Amino acid sequence: MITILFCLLFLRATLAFQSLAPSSEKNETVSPSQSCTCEAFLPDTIFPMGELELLEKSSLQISHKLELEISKIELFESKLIIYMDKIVNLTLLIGIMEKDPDSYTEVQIEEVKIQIKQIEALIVELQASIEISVTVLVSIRKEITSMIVILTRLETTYDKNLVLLTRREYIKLQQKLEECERRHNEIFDPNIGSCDHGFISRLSKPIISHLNAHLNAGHRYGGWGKDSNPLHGFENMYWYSGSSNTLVSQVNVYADYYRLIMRQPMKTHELYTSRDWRGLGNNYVVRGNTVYYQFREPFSMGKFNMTSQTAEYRVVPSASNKFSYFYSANQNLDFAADENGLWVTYSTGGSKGKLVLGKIDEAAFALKEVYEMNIYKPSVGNAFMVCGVLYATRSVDIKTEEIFYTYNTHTRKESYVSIPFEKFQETYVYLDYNPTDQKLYMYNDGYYVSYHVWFHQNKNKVQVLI
Ligand SMILES: *[C@@H]1O[C@H](CO)[C@@H](O)[C@H](O)[C@H]1NC(C)=O
Ligand SMILES: *[C@@H]1O[C@H](CO)[C@@H](O)[C@H](O)[C@H]1NC(C)=O
Ligand SMILES: CC(=O)N[C@H]1CO[C@H](CO)[C@@H](O)[C@@H]1O
Repeated sequence: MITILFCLLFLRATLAFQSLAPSSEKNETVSPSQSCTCEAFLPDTIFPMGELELLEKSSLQISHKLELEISKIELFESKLIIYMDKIVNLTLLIGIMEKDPDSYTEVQIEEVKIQIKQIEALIVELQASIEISVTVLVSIRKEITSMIVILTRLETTYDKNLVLLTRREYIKLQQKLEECERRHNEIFDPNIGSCDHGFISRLSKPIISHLNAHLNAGHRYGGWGKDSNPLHGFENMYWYSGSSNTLVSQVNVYADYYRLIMRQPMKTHELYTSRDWRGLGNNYVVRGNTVYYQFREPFSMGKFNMTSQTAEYRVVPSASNKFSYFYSANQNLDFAADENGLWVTYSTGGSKGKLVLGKIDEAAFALKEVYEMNIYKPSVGNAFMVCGVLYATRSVDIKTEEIFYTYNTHTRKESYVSIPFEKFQETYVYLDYNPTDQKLYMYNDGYYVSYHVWFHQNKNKVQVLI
């Protein structure tokens, strides 16, 4: 039975290849007699069309739900504007009344009290509907994620082209959801790029975008994300690098999210041609169209400028290549970019494996400040920076990871915290924050995963709804 199935799949793959590129593919392994046997067992339902139809149907349902949410958000926005206006007027009026309370009648004061009650009622109502809205968005996200997992399975098991149309629908849905969440978040925190907030308070559920561009379960090492300081005209660019080992040999860049999902790079940068600029350890970031990564030979911090197509490296004084992160070997220099610039975390022999953080002077490509932490690097899953604060993660169980440690470079204070978040697969080799969209990007056993980040609100900020 297994032989037959394999044979069917092989035949199918061969047919697919032939229809794509009739002259170029191998034909030596399928003899005419084998093809015949295969065809005899070929049932009509070999491709699960039913499953695909179901996906299409739920795509439509999700799309309707999202439209409903977007119209609700629009309603919130318009109500908010009116009520902000009312609050301002009322505050002014109360100020005037307080200065001269005697010249107002009972009736006028009662009138103001009623208006205050009305505003209170509206706040309660808005709060309730926003909570419902958040729940709905979370459940939509869950639905889309599980659909994408099914799609990816279909795509890797069967003919990719049959799945393509449905995948396009899901890309559209994801974009719609992003839009919906962005507008939702704008009501609370319109300040992307600002650090006028507290530490991270929680992370969203994992958002699964994709399986690695190589469509190969062996490509468990890699990373993906966006440029943290994009050049003008490249704001929508995404990048991906992946491999079946910790060696970093190429970086793909995509014009936008759609091209990323469709696996259509606008360029593949090869780090190994006549010269050897390869890296190790998948802890790179892209910033100013430049990849910052752990240079392999010599062991140093490397920088590959995708604009000029040239690389440079700098040896980090006393950095050790003996202490990697928990999930993978060779993760000795971990680059991070946040609102404050470029950072690298590593470890030294002198620190006995404890985490060390360096601030990089980008113009000089050299460390300008170093901070020493009290956590042992090999016990850390990964680390990232937000607004000058280092966050370190560790494993809780196969489905759960937690941010367990923070180090604030402004105060040089560390603290132990517990911010659990869900993993999609057990191990991951890449986790980094991007200040342009306040999201975390993770490469989770081949899957492209991201998380929205929520922050504690700054006490000084006016909070309309709470
Ligand atoms: C607030 O006051 C301004 C000026 O007095 C007025 O034009 C406006 O209609 C008032 N807004 C509300 C919502 O009462
Ligand atoms: C990359 O190279 C371009 C062209 O030479 C240069 O203008 C740019 O400053 C370089 N970027 C970085 C980050 O070094
Ligand atoms: C790759 C390969 O083996 N191609 C062969 C396919 O079959 C034709 C015709 O029998 C040969 O000419 C090709 O060399």
